[in-house]
Amino acid sequence: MVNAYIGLGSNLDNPIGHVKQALEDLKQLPQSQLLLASKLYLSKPVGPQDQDNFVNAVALIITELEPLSLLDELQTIEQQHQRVRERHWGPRTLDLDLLLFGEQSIQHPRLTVPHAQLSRRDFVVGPLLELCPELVLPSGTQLQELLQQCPIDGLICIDA
Ligand code: ROI
Repeated sequence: MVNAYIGLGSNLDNPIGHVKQALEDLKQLPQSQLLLASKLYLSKPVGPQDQDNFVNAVALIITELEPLSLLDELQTIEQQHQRVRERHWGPRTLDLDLLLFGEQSIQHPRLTVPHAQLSRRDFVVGPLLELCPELVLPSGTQLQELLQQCPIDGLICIDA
């Protein structure tokens, strides 16, 4: 069994609804259990600014799935949400990113873990810190150290 962290993001068609439903969907993953979900956060878009703010969250699951099987499952959930990506770094209905998979570093044409942008995105670092303040990345870097290069300034928690 491996702990895996999944980032959720949406800024189209009722983003709060998509993220909440996706958290429910994660509860149905085979050979897996949803352990923790962060609060929902409103974040300024990274990328083109002529799009709505995003709703983001992070979930922690424990899973027996192999990383690529988990990726398949996450992509199936994205499709169930009629995933729309209008353009590169543009608005999207639902993104599910595999952020961390145990201690593993994975370089595969379909999958890079830890997620390549993890340490640069406050909408990932913030919810991860909420879930697991003591987290250490496979590189040995403490999650809290990322705050120096990635200050959490644009995140608004939108649920209690
Ligand atoms: N920006 C924010 N704030 N949140 C996201 O989830 C997100 N996802 C993306 C891009 C378009 C890069 N920007 C984002 O894929």
